[in-house]
Amino acid sequence: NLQPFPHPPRLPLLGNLLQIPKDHMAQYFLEVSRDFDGIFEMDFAGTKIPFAFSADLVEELCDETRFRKVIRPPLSLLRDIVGDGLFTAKSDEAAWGKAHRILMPAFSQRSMKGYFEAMREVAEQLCNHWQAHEGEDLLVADDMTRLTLDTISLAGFNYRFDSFQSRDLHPFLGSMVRVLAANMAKLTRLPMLERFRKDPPDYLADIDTMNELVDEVIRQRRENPTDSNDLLNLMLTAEDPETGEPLDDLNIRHQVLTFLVAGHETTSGLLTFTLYFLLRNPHVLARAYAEVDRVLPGDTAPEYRHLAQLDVIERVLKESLRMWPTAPAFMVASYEDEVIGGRYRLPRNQGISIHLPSLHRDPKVWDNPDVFDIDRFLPENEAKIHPHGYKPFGNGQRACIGRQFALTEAKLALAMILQRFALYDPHDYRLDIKETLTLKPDHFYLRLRRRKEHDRLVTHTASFAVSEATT
Ligand code: FDE
Repeated sequence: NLQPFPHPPRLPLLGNLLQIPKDHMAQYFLEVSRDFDGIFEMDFAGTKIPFAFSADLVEELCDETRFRKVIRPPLSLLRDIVGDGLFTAKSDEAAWGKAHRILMPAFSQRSMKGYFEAMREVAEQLCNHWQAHEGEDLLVADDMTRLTLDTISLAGFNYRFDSFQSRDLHPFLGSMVRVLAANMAKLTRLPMLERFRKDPPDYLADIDTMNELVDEVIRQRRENPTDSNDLLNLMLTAEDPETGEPLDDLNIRHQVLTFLVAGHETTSGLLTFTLYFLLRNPHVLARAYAEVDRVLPGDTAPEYRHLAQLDVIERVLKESLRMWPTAPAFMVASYEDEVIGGRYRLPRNQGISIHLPSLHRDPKVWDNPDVFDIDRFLPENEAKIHPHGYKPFGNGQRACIGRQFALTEAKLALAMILQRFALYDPHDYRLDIKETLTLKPDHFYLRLRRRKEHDRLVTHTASFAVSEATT
């Protein structure tokens, strides 16, 4: 009863290459998934990749005794740049285990307290910036990028981008976006033409720009050593508890770049989607305001202990990551020849992609999967979700090390925004997702004004009305 992977119609040689829109791949795969039962195969002109998305298949693929993360396109294309940094290190490469053991403690729940002040300081800069632009159009993704880039670099490396002080985004970001885009474009080009093609002229210059910044971050620290326990000091001084070895210089460079990129792109997308969903769902927005007004009444300055009380906001973030997981896929391969789902042969080392937007809408796991509903993550409901139906942070050993960091930062920023501002969407934005390696709402502008005392009364009444209506 073995079967080939089901797949949409395809051409000889070209496969599905002409159908796959190169700048909307993740969204296209979500649409394709709706016609299949848990798995489909895509043919990139001869390179065939299965995409799995039912929770049952994903459960098998997340079994780390049979499968491990592999670095294949598009991730492998980034090896040129971030090399053996945590994200792109091969699972059996010594550099991965070493950096993982050295850096894990810096990302534990306990360590988050130490980053809180830096997170608050940058969120405060965002709020002050927004305050100064009351009533104007604000491009949400850009300001969220300023926030998240400045936060990881200040908290992790004590390095200041001061992004809110300049009109244009930092040149590092322009370079990063172009390099990511150039690599994504390679996926949908014909392999036989690829050989004759050179990287775009500014590609190498962009990589230089990124590396120069990293070297500057490291140089500043070597000139001004501190005794803090931040990421950078750990990288520069800590020894691997298992081998006793420190990280080598090139690896440190790769890690700094990895954290600068992985540490802001996905979180910026998460915050942008979250604001989009809040504006789209006024009853949820009202509940979030009511929560903030209860936990942080008036001008109360947020403290670390308040975060644990923001559970509406936490559910909003989780539901936003369900609908649009900003890192939309990860790839695994098996150690041995395998059969998955009891009927599909998967040769050893064959990469298989776990497609998260489709998994997160698996109709066997989620009721009305296309509806934004934060109550799916109420504790009593969350406990019933298929344990492998929700993977916005990946899986197992190679799961996101920055998860707590991202959620802490995002929660705090949202709470501070809602505490201070009433938000509007005067252009009635229609979701238009930009894909680099990650997903983000594109061209999304909002406007705001400072909240006044009577807003607080109004949101209270509104959220009571809503909770009465739903119970
Ligand atoms: C990782 C990660 C992942 C997995 C991937 C694969 O498997 O391939 C995922 C899915 C993710 N991640 C997601 C996410 C989302 C969000 C919001 C985030 N993320 C955030 C963040 C922040 C930071 C800092 C980070 N993040 C980082 C990171 C790293 C380093 C990694 C790698 C790890 C290892 O070891 O491998 C990741 N992340 Fe994330």
